[in-house]
Amino acid sequence: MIALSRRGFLAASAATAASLILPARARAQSARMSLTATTRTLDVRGKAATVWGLLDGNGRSGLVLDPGQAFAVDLANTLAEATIIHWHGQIPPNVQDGVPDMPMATLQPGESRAYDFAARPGTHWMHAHIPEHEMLLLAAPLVVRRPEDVAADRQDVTMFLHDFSFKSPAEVLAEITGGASMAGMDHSQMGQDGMAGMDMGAMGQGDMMAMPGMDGMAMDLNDYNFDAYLANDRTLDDPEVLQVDKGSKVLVRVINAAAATVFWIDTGALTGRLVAVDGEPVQPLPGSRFGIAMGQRLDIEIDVPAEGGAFPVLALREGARERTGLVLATPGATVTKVADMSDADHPAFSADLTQEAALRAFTPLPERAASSQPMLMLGGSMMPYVWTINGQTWGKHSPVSAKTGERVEIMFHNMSMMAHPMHLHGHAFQVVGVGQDRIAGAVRDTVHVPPMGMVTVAVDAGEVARWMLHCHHMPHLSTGMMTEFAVSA
Ligand SMILES: [Cu+2]
Repeated sequence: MIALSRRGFLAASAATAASLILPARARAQSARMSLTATTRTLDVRGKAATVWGLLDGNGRSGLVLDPGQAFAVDLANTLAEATIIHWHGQIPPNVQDGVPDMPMATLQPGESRAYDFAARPGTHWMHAHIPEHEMLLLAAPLVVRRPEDVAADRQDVTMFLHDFSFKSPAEVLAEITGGASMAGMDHSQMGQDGMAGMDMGAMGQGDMMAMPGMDGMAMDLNDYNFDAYLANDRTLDDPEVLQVDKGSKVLVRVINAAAATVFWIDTGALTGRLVAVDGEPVQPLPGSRFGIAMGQRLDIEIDVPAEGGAFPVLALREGARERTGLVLATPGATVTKVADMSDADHPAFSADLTQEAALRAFTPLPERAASSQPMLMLGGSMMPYVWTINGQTWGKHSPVSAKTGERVEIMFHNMSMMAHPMHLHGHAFQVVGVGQDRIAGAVRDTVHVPPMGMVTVAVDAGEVARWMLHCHHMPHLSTGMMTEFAVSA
């Protein structure tokens, strides 16, 4: 974390210098912010849906912080249930990390809690660390701007993706897991009905060897068909249209908050540049299609042509035809409707590590020898629907241990037929190995490990504490696909 801390320090210094010449109104932004966990109503294809959400003091979803601004937030729970919010991508003191009873108890209905820590710049998000609550959209963007973002002549756009069902999360989990979910235990009477939602549930490992493996035919891509796929809470029936200037530059901050959906971000006619992943800059990677797994973020820079026009930025559900998205439009441009289905299934992003292997950190971790190189075997199956780390589920897990300050290289070895987006709390790690290849890959906090794939990440152990390390596929997490990174003194 040395490089990150130094960068954070430099950013803070620049902001402090800037604050000396800012008007009082701007300086007042360092005041505490309020955030409320509450219910809200969405219109999903003409049907009202009551979901949960995290609203700021002005009723907007999520938070945007200025450079150097502290994460000084008062979180109020106005829901009828106890919950707790995790600041995904932030590196707060462990006590503020937001995992139930790890170490803080959930917030009871009506309870408020104060948070205060140095914010880590970049595109991040926040969500309940209870799968059923996350699936109810108790999640929102958390964008911390860098001094460069403020200086850049560039418009900031956020694209927050989610998958949505009119059914309750408990019902959805019960259908997916056949009752194996800890949350779905009370709904185990769903039994075999749960199999209806599975696309290719019963395929075994033998099929993998017989298939080409690139089109997701051997692996299990989507184990549930949601009712809608949302970008900024909307479908393509009525997408968000953002006005942009002709010839301008736009930064699209994509956040995949979906419970169980991997997307391709398609910039259509325009070529984009991937400039950051999980809030950390990478060497710019040009392209018009970038994959994003659950929990991950992509910052994509797009040049709007001088002649203007309307430019959809779409999120394509992998291995299926559904899509969602938003539209960038210059003044006066005609915005035509985009169908919410493509003509054919989108390919699998989860099939391989092509994109991950192409990413290079803008600021790599310093070269160091690792004190230990633990391997984590990712396993599990559709029948029964249980997903494991080293054959174990949460509560029966063996922690990954390190001393604070030590460099550890964790190798994720996926021996299952589904991909797993693996997220570590309280740290940013660097991808240093894909398959057998050593790379100076992206610095990030969530890495997608394809079926039968291997990814190695390097991390410098941070605060002495128990930090969660888990799969960000909510149904997988709900069956216990979590362990801990136990950092000792
Ligand atoms: Cu998983």
